[in-house]
Amino acid sequence: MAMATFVLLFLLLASPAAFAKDHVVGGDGGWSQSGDYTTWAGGETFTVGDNLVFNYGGSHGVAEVSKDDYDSCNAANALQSFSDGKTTIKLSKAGPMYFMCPTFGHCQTGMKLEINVKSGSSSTPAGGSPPSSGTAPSTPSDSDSPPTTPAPAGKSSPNGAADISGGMFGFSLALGALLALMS
Ligand SMILES: [Cu+2]
Repeated sequence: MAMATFVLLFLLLASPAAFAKDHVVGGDGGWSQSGDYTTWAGGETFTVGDNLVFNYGGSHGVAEVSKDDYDSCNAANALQSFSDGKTTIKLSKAGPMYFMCPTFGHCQTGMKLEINVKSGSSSTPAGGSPPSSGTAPSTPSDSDSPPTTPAPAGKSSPNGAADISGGMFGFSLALGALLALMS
């Protein structure tokens, strides 16, 4: 029973990584000249770790390009390009990504895709954690104070002896003065 609970807890804790999603570009319509990829991308949430899946026919391809080349439909400087009909691209970092079909004329008719990849949901709470970690240094300072407490105890006895002898000296002075006044 305890083992089953442990396994269940482990699965719950591990599950965020298991949520990596495959985004099939264009849905059932795939990657073609009839798709509206601006609208499609607007309905998706892309997160680091997800996959982008392009399904397309032999007359098409996939090229990842810069924003400038995306805007001008230029595939000549493609960062990476594919033409195997089924291309899976892992979204490995946050930020915008730009894709287009390198076949002449296809990008101009709308066969292009811009997405914005968001960092994992786990990293958002992590951004709020630095304030709590700032309180951690105060704990070591608490452990510094106990050693100082025994130290005065060891030094107090010599000081106490000096105080007593000083007191005796003062007392004898006062007694001498009193005796002098009486005589
Ligand atoms: Cu095409």
